[in-house]
Amino acid sequence: MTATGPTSQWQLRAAFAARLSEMYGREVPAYTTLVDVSREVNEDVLRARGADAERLGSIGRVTAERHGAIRVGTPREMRQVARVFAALGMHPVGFYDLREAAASAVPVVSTAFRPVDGEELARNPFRVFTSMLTPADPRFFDADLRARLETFLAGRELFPPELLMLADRAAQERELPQEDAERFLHLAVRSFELSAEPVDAAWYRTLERISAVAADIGGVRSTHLNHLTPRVLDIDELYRRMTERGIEMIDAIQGPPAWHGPDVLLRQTSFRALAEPRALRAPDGTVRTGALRVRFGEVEARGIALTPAGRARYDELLDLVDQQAAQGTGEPRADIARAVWERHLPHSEAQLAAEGLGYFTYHPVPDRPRDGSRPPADLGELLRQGWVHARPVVYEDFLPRSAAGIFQSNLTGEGTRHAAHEGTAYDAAWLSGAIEREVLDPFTLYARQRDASLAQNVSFLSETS
Ligand code: OOG
Ligand code: NI
Repeated sequence: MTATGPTSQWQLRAAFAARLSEMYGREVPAYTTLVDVSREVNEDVLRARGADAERLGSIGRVTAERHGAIRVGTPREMRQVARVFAALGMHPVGFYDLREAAASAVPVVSTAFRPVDGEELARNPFRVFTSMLTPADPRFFDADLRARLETFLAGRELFPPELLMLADRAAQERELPQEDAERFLHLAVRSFELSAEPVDAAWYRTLERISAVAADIGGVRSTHLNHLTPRVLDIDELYRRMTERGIEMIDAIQGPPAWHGPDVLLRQTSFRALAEPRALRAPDGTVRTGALRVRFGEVEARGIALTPAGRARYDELLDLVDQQAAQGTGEPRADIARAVWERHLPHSEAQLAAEGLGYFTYHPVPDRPRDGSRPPADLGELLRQGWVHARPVVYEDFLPRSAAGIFQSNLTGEGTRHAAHEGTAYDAAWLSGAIEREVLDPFTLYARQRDASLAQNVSFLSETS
């Protein structure tokens, strides 16, 4: 880009992430603490482990890396959000149904908007976990409340038409002239700021009885960034340092336990939502300043993406840990989990690759001593004989059960549920239809990365040597 040249999609994405971060730091100062502590931990890990610390992403990528979370109310709003993210080269990946989580059901279904190809991820991996309220689910909303909710949501506008127009143009032309880029970024960031407009207190409380998340989405006339999450290279150390600073974290780190084997998938933790001053309007029209607990801080550590077989193993191990924890021996859950993992998962990356549980890309070893032998045709042998090395593919997505745990960071009560009976079936196909674009399957994307490396590097190696 020259000083006056157009701004490409990835530059828009990087600028958007940076400006959201600036905005969120202003609105939620504790977020800045989290970012500072993450940076300190990352610097320490880099010093201690050297190049090894960058196996799952360069320090440049990791330092800039964030995920955001937003929540919308209707398929129409979801469709508009999809247009805004398409402008930034971010596509819907994965379907998460948070209504099913046993102890922590939330009336939303979600997807994550993110870049999908390797080069784009390396440039800036910004992703946004995006949830949509499910008013048609009768377990949460009766017919009367559903009707009131849908009327309320139909009457609000989250994204100005000018923003959507610029977004469509950026998506189509894959760039924007600088002035338009500036306007687009301004309008996009503003759409996710916390609004100062007074909240109808009675309506908010009505929804809060169902779920604090329902109130946060459907109780106000705008949306806002719910949290913005930096990435850290040692989340156990981060948890300790935040606790030392007197910041109350949720009870546990969600996802895989700390153990001595390879880091896989995603580990996350958060601090509780803070009471923030908000203008509340009483039924008699008077406005006073009250407090709502909605927004919180979260941090994450990313590991290796698992194949369907690896993911099935992960889900089985979670169940096993649940069963053992339910026996009530008093042993801390984290210790139970660690023991289960040590027993049932390979202890090395090489073994994870050999058992087909993790995704890797494959690369020729440039300085392998020539001993006159020919490279074997079998990938396992190529690896064993040092012709090829495997580089882990980082997990770019989310985990439904962890997400349900993270949602709890701003839930105070249990909410209310009705007995289950037929409602709208929300699934990935339904969501694809609602947003008029395909919700992509994460496994397909990881497999594509692996297959591309095999086609490019490994078949080439066997053909020419
Ligand atoms: C989203 C919670 C899920 C994650 O990182 O798993 C999430 C929300 O609170 O809106 O962000
Ligand atoms: Ni999150």
